[in-house]
Amino acid sequence: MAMKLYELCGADETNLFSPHCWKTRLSLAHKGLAFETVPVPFTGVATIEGGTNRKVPVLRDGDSVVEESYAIALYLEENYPETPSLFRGEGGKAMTQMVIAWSTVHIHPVIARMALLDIHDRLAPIDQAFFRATREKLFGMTLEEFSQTRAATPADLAAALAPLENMLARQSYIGGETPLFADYVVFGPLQWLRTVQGESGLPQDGKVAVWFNSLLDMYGGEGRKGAAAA
Ligand SMILES: N[C@@H](CCC(=O)N[C@@H](CS)C(=O)NCC(=O)O)C(=O)O
Repeated sequence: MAMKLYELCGADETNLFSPHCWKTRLSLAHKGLAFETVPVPFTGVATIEGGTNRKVPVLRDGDSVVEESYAIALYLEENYPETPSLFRGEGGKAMTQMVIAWSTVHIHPVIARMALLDIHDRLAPIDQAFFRATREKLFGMTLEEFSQTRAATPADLAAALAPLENMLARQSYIGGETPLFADYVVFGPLQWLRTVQGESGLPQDGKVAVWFNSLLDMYGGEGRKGAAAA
């Protein structure tokens, strides 16, 4: 039986925009593992697979249910050892933690500041109400106030991505000649922006854009599936 990947969707079920789900999508594609997508709106996430407080991605594989993009990558690495590695060993796993931390601290917040209202606008009315209530509590201000006072620009994004731009002068991927999970960790938030705004926000003459476009095209164009954003 094919694995099931529970992924966040907008009002349009084909608009899959969660950065963390994209990390898992590309992890499965990297390993050549077949899966079927189960699109879930914000208000359905907590109770996926009988849960009470879940977040996506959630993967169902036979009798196993695994949640959280890094935990899923480790699960796939352990359970499908004959497929291409996502880490290339213990050192790769350890260094991935640095990439996750960098992406969480420097990239995710900039994209949230660029696209908060666009994310809201992509949701069905009941999910918009949920998104507004949870995010306004978190930020201590309305979505509109947040977007006005904390607005970020493509220049802010380019500044956050400067270490990657710099590194790509020496090698094609974070993983070296071919990508690893660490590449998908950074791909995820950029895909988040692309799938809610319709464009990547990256300077097209930059090395990050070349890297990002090559990941979009990889694995039969997996990155271009389920991401229609007009
Ligand atoms: N560290 C987790 C983060 C998961 C996460 O934050 N998922 C978000 C969607 S991008 C979610 O499920 N949000 C549900 C909510 O906010 O209620 C991972 O990498 O999987």
